[in-house]
Amino acid sequence: MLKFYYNLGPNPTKVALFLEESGLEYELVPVDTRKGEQFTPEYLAINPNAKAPSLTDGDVTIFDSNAILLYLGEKTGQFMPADTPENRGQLLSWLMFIASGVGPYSGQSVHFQRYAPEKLPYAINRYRFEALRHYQILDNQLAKSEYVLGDTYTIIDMAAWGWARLLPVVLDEESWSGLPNLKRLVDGINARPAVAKALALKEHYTFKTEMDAESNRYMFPQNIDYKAG
Ligand SMILES: N[C@@H](CCC(=O)N[C@@H](CS)C(=O)NCC(=O)O)C(=O)O
Repeated sequence: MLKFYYNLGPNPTKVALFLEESGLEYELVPVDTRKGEQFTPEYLAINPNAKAPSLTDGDVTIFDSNAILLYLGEKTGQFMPADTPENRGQLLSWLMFIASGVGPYSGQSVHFQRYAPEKLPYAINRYRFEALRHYQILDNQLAKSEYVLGDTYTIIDMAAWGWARLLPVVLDEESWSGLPNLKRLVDGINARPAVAKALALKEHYTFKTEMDAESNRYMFPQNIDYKAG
């Protein structure tokens, strides 16, 4: 049985979407990162990066949301483009683009606007700009076809959805007006029954929500000896 190690962040949520879309059976294992559960030796053996999500499939361990999407896509053959070298090149290009650009820039945009102990205009401007630039590239691609890789709903759309659905948090609600094609994709995916099931994971376990000293210590250890100003 698959074991899905998750929290309620955008990266686990895109994996939850695949699991619900595919109908695979899986066991849920919450990883409460604000309580430091990502640092147990057992969890680090699965995910040396100490983040969620991770997946185990028997003896196979996979960490990083986009790697998990690719693993599950290849394992099941679902939500993958037809298997040709051209399609695989495109699949990997967009998956890497999301993994190395959309995700990190979006995450840092949220971090510097919401969690950084100092409000640094340069950092906020840099990450908002780069996040928006990446969303515009997705939007341009989606002007050409219904989904990122053409007419077929694939793991790339799920990967993009994981962060793009949070655009109002990463940037602001108004930013949707310049991204009509991405908005169409997100609205279309949001309407799928699997999304309601993926988002219902929040009913399964009550994660710690307070950003108290313990949460800060586990999530932002770089601040332990750091004094703003
Ligand atoms: N590249 C990783 C990033 C994982 C990641 O940052 N996960 C967040 C949730 S979206 C997390 O576990 N945060 C807790 C922490 O940073 O301590 C992936 O795509 O899986």
